[in-house]
Amino acid sequence: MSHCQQAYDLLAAQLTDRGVDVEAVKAKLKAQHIETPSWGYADSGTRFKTFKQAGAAITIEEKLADAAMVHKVTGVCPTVAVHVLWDFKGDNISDVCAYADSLGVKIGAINPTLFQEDCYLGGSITNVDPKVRRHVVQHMLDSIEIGKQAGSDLLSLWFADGTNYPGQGDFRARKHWATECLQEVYAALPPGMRMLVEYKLFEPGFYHTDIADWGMAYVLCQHCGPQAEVLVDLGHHARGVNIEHIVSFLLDEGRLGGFHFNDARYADDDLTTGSVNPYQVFLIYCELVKAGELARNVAYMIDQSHGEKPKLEAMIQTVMSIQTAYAKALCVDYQRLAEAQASGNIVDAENTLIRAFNTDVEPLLCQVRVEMGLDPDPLAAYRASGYQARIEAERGIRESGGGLG
Ligand code: AFD
Ligand code: MN
Ligand code: MN
Repeated sequence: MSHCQQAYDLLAAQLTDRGVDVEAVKAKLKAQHIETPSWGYADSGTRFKTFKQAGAAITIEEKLADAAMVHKVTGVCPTVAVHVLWDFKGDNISDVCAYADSLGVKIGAINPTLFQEDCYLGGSITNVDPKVRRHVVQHMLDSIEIGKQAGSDLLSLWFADGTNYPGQGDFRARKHWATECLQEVYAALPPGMRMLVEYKLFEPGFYHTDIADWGMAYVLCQHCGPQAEVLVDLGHHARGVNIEHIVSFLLDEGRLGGFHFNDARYADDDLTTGSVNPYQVFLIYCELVKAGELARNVAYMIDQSHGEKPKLEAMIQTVMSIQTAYAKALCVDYQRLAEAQASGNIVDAENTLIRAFNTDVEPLLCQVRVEMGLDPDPLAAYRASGYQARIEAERGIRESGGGLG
């Protein structure tokens, strides 16, 4: 019997003794769907320099091939978020979709590119010039059409709109312009497509950001309608903000559209998920597990474009970290938690969470992967595949073709 199997058998017995339905937990882990971002496979860097990695993807075909490789070794990443101006040049949509299908992946969220044209220096949906607002609305309408052709049901919007100096912009005028633009785009959504409005505390605007927090995103969604929901990017909050509370509040309101997973130490650092604060990711997943059906439409997407770690290894590491958080959250004794909360027993309530968080769920995840016909260690499987050496040889080091870098 393999070490993996022995460890799993022991853990399964322990979890069963704790009242955990191990088969149900494994089924949920097998059904997990984590979307990777096309831009996570391309070169990126800092505000000061884009660092080139040998083998980094440039074309959408290369990005899809890399994403398909991550899906091949993890089994839970069947869709790829795309950025319209970086990934679609003209009318290659059906070719891109056909190529994705041939690789066993599909196009996921459509991200219009709302911050990389000169005309956006003074903002996009909040620009004082109606011609710029017209231009950005048209780009979002065009992106909806791309989504329709790609079979995507998510339009994911992040605006870099903000100002750097007091007096530079009129907050309420900008709010009205933003609302009008989003309402026009919303009206063009086909049934079944959701518009996710992402917020961010600051950057590139340092004095104010027009959609700075979950509340502003929520209000803009309310002004649009039920197909508009909030996108929570873990790196987009002030340090110390209780993100799991925001998540549970939005879930309760039916307005949590999805996540951009990453980690951060200071700001929007786009570090690999769980590398700084794995307990936060676990606590977020506890709210999602407790919410049950309320969380049925949540889109779990990664948003990282790592400049130091090898691209695909960083993506696989993030996927495994998210799987671990979910597995641990599924091991919480929620009945005991509720009882402890009801009786005001803080220590017992906290300990139900700590006990699950301290559970080594690796044997459970290994067993899930084996039952899915996968190598129990996705990172080892990737390294043994020779894929990295192949793309480095084929692609070499190249000038990046546009992206976050
Ligand atoms: C940047 C932005 C935001 C957006 C992402 C992809 O901060 O998170 O979702 O780029 O466009 O990270
Ligand atoms: Mn994001
Ligand atoms: Mn970001």
